[in-house]
Order: sequence, then C-alpha cells, then structure tokens
Amino acid sequence: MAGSPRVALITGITGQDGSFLAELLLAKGYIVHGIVRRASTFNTERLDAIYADPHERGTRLYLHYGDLADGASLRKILEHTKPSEIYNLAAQSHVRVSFDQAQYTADVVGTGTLRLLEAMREYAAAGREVRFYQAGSSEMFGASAPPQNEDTPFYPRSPYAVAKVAAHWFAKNYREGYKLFICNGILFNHESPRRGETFVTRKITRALTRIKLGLQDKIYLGYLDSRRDWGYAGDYVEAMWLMLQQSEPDDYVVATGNSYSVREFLDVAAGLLGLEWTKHVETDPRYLRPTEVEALCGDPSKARAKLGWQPKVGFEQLVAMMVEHDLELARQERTLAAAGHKVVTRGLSHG
Ligand code: NAP
Ligand code: G4F
Repeated sequence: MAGSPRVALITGITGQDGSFLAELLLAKGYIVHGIVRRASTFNTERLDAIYADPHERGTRLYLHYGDLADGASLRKILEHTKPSEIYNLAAQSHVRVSFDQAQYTADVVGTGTLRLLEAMREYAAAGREVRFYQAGSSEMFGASAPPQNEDTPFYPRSPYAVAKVAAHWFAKNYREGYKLFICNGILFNHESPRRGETFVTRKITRALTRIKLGLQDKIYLGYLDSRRDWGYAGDYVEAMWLMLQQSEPDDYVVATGNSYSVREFLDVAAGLLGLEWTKHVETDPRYLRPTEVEALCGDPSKARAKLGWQPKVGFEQLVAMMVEHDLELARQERTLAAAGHKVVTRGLSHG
C-alpha cells in the first residue's frame, strides 16, 4: 500500500552492527523486526536505547526468538513479519574462536546463511518483493595482498573466513539462479564503543582506560604486527542500506582505504591517555591464531562511485571516541570500587 512504512528484518540485531542498523532504519521510518537468540541472560543491552515494550503505542521495533541454526524458525518469522528488506548480520563473528568452534561456526555462518536464503526463496516465490543483504567480511581475502577490492581473489585463513566465503557464494548463486535481489557487502573491520570486548580494539581501550585509573596493570594480547583497515560501524551500516536501495543487486567492498597495525592502535590509544603501553602489554600465546591474516586494506572506489558512500569518521577520531567512552566506564567502576562494591570484569580468555 502506498505510503505504508517499509519493513526490515535484521538477524544479529543484538550485535554491534545490528544495533546501529536498527537505529538507522527506525530513523528512516521503517518498521524493524529483529531475530534474537534465546539466552539465559539478557542479550539486548545494545538495543536498550531504542527498545520499547511492545505493549506501548507507536512501537516500531519488534524482537522475535529465532536462530540461524533453525531453518523452521526463520521461515516462520519471514511469514509473520513480511519484510521487504532482510539484513543477515548474525554470525559467530570471532575469528580466534572459530578455530575452537569450527563446526559450529561453519554451521551458523555458512549453512545458516543458506537456511535464510532458502526461507527468502520460498517467501519470494509466494509473490513477495524482498531484498537481501549478506554481511561478508574482508577476512575472506585473508592471504591475498592489499589493497583488496571486489576483484581480489578470496584466500580465507580461518574457519570463520571459509564459512563467510561459502555464505558469499551461496548468496551469489541464489541471486543468479533465482533472480533474487541479493547483495554481498564485503566489509572491512569496523568498530565503535559498542564493539564486543573480545575484539582487539575494544579490548585495548577497555584495558588501557582501566590501567589509567589504577583498576588493572596489565593487558594480555597476541600478534601485534597485523594491519587492519579500521572504520566506524555507524558509517558502515549506511553502506548496507544503500546497497539495497540500488536498481540492481551487486557486491561492494566497504572500507576506509587506510590501514594501521595493532601496535599503531596501541600508540594512539595510549597516547590519548598519557600512558606508555609497552609497560603494560604482555604477550599470551592463547591469543595467537594458527593462521593469521597479516594485512587488510580495502579499496572502496566502487562503493564511492556507485553508492555515493564514504566514511565520515577517521582512525584517530574512532580511537578517541572509544577511549572516551571506556574512560567513563572505568570512572564508574572506580566509583563503585571506592564505595566498597565488587567490580566484576568479564573473563576474556577467548579474546
Ligand atoms: P557481533 O557484534 O558479534 O554480533 C553478532 C550477532 O549475531 C549477535 O546479535 C549475535 O547474537 C548473533 N548471533 C550469533 N549466533 C547466532 C545464531 N546462531 N543465530 C542467530 N543469531 C546469532 O558482530 P558485528 O560486529 O555486529 O558484525 C555483524 C556481522 O558482520 C557479522 O556477520 C560479522 O561476521 C560481519 N562482519 C563484521 C565486521 C566487523 O568488523 N564488525 C566486519 C565484516 C563482517 P548474541 O548477541 O546473542 O550473541
Ligand atoms: O579484533 P580482531 O579479533 O578482529 P579480526 O580478526 O580482524 O576480525 C574482525 O574483523 C573481520 C573483518 O575483517 C570480521 F569479519 C570479524 O567478524 C571480526 O569483526 O583482531 C584483529 C587483529 C588480528 O590480527 C589479531 O590476531 O588483532 C590481532 N590481535 C592481537 N592480539 C588480537 C589480540 N585480537 C584479539 N581479538 N585479541 C587479542 O588479544
């Protein structure tokens, strides 16, 4: 019906990107449905700012229990929510963990995408207009030398990356075979204050800000010489949306075009806090990966030319944003500790 709000479905809505994308789509007037895994603890913290009780009037964000491991739940949710855009962001997204949980990662990331594509195919066959975004990763380039663009061969270096390559090709095959509107985004690393605390950027900003306030003394890391093209998650979800607004489906690299080493990230973060990180960083081999991805640096020319997309937040601004946010968290922790409360920091053994 003309004038009725567009409806989007997001898998992985409770993750970093899911929360930014939900905010973007709500601001554009969409009705947003999100798939949430059942957990014994609350896992919707990143949605707190935008989630309202469904009993309240005017709510446009709805959450549904489902799982990429459960194809029946996906089909039911599609039928029930009737989306015109599907964003598949759900994943076991930690590269190091994918070596410990290789089969699970392959199932959720690879076969899980296939399950959702199958659900979409049935849904589209019933006459529905629907578009699909697949969250691909620069990890798929792996050992291929930078700069990486849409024509760079994939050379995945982890079970996670292999599964993302499978998902990428499933998506492409369904686009070609069934003439479905499906886009693969190949996104380089993107961070924010909402980044999971076991990814290296957030692990560093959480630890250094706590060190600054005397709440801890050491941080244990793995390989420091790898290079990543780090952008801001808020900018990257805009590119996802733009892909689904084009007249034809296509695949796009989304990146800043600049790369820095983990050491350089430490330099900037520690510099902002007036710390010498070498006094606080220790190496722990448990954070090393059997096969590492040495250098990722994307060439986002196609996204710039065709989507009109470019990143707004630069590297130093991104680090400053994360440091500032985590310094405030550390201040809150210090206040609690000073009042005699126990401050619990989470175990990061897989980080
Ligand atoms: P994230 O913070 O780890 O979020 C992952 C989301 O997937 C969470 O909502 C998680 O739920 C959900 N999930 C995990 N397993 C699931 C399952 N079996 N069924 C349904 N949902 C499941 O990841 P992100 O950084 O937002 O990244 C979003 C997507 O982009 C992922 O597919 C990731 O692989 C990909 N990607 C990320 C980057 C990056 O730099 N951030 C770059 C390229 C590609 P819980 O909250 O319950 O854990
Ligand atoms: O922050 P990371 O864990 O991110 P990684 O492996 O690049 O993967 C992230 O970006 C991908 C896009 O390229 C996404 F697809 C994926 O889902 C995820 O969001 O590690 C970055 C670098 C690696 O080289 C790692 O070996 O930092 C190195 N590192 C060094 N010490 C560490 C640590 N990484 C983690 N997580 N923890 C450490 O202690």
